[in-house]
Amino acid sequence: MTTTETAAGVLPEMADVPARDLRVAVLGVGMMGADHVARLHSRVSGAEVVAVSDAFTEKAEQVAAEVPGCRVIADPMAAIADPEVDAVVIATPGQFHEAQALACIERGIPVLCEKPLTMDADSSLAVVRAEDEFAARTGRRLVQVGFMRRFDPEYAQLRLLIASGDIGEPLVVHCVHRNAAVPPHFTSEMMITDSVVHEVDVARFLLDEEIAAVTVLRPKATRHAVAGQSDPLLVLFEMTSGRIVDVECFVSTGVAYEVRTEVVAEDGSAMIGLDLGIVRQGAGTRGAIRSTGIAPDFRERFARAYDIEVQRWVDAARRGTIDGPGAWDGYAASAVGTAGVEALRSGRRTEVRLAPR
Ligand code: ISE
Repeated sequence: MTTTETAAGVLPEMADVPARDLRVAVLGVGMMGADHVARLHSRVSGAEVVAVSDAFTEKAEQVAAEVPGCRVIADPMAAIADPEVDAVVIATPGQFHEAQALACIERGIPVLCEKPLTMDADSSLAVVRAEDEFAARTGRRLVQVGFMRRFDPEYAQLRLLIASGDIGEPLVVHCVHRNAAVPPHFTSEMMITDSVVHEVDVARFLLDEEIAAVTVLRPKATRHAVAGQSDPLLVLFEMTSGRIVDVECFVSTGVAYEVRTEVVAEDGSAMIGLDLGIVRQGAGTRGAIRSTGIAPDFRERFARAYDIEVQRWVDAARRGTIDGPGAWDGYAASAVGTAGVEALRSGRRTEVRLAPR
């Protein structure tokens, strides 16, 4: 059997890629879903959006009207079951992800599921196990989780730099995650499950190991915080090797979208997210400083990452599989999120409980 090496690992070669485009249904056409519809329609090759589904019919109709041949299918489960749908993007609210992802696995079609994979660790594990069972029968993975930062050229470069050994052994990672503003229903718990979750994936992606424990500190809150919520938060991840990752999550800065990551290693450091390219410090190196603008929100900051993510998912889905962070990555993030919410409530260091892989 021939194989192909991709970001999802070494995959068995699939049946020939069909000549026609991948027919995609997008479930949920709020901010992220509508963005994916536009991307699939106009920036990604090899795919067409054939159906959209949303609890708000008017919104679905409005989005479908922009894409020739796109149908509105009111029931998302009917969209997944539709014989003219080859693959699914899930961008519905998180509480619907579990049933929708399981239905895609049941039908054997690839799915790109926006984070969170599901609402808690146990339900994410159920998705992992269902997909494992499918993969054992077919050799194919189906569930990709929308951790788009892995496709951002700067994060990819930082990971390669760490792997090259040029800056030596990583010891500490500093993450800054700032949003200009969030809606009034956005709680401190959501800061963990919706915002810090990206740093969970970044820590696992850059350091190639799991998170063992989480501690959450509540500094003095900004006067712009959503009423009654702690904002900013400081979150500490203890990695299994003993490395530490700290995250400053601040979602009401009133400024712009600022996401920065600095890896401090034994023989130097490297930082991304300043809109300057990679800035390195170490014996004999100095980052060059150029000044540019800061993106107002994540759709702009990570536009290129989303484009690469979706193009690679489409290319893999046409071969019946995925190419990116999988169900296990979604499960690990849910398990850290569950521990993080517990740490936020208790004020205590909380261990992450991961099932055997
Ligand atoms: C949002 O859902 C995202 O995924 C963004 O990347 C993050 O910065 C924001 O805080 C979340 O609400």
